[in-house]
Amino acid sequence: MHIVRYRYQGRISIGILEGETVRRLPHDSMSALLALPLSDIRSQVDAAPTTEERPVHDVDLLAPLDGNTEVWAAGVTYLRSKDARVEESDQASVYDLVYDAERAEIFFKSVAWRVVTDGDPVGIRADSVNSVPESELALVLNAAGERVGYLVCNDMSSRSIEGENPIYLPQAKIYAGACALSPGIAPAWEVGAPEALSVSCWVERDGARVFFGESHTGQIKRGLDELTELLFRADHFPGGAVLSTGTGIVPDLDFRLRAGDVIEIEIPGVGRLRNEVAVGKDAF
Ligand code: DO4
Ligand code: MG
Repeated sequence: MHIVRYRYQGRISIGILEGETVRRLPHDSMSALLALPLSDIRSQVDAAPTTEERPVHDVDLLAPLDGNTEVWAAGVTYLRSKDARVEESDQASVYDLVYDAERAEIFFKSVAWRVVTDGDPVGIRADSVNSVPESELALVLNAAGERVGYLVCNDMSSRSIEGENPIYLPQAKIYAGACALSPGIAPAWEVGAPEALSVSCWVERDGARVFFGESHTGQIKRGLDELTELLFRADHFPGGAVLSTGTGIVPDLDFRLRAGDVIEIEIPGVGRLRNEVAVGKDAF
């Protein structure tokens, strides 16, 4: 079961996708749902009425966020990510230090309206010479910081821009088509152990697989509650927040995404993303 945003006959609604059927919830926005306490969200989701039921192929599934729900991301939470940053940067110590520091790296990633989803293009900047997908488990948090569920996130990134200087991180991470989230939120109470999920990512080019990588959420250096506590420590999120937990899959430095590449990311039990790469802001 997934909590989804969808369009049916021009109207955007929130609903429950179960099997081939979407049932409408009594909310017009995900941010309104995420403003509620977890116990209320869970009882509304579990008791979703069957009065407005549609076959999933009659609706358009949309990116899962709207309104004032923000996307944030943690970085350098896996050894593979730390090693990859050290390789791409002249400022290796920045990454060595943050991997072991008490304070994790957390950065702003996207406002809701910029998020793309399964089937949409994802972007690489026209001025980036080395861009890669970052396959991540993302936490969906309500206004109180309670974990409502999980999404698959592709934290598209420019390695060349961040590698030039870590202070360029916002330019490497925030641009048109840089944040993809899977369309359905897997409810936390249905995903048994979030620290025991496999993550895989592959890239196809001209019909051939040119990259494959795997990781496991058990390899994350930080606790998921630790990352959540840090995000909520100094700010309010009235429409909830999505917190992506970092990547454990980084291609070798000689791999570079190109226009037309197709990226797939899968976290069994959570969701899947398939997106074609487009270059430059005019594609969005
Ligand atoms: O410091 C750069 C961010 C790294 C990141 O996004 C990740 O590890 O997933
Ligand atoms: Mg990342």
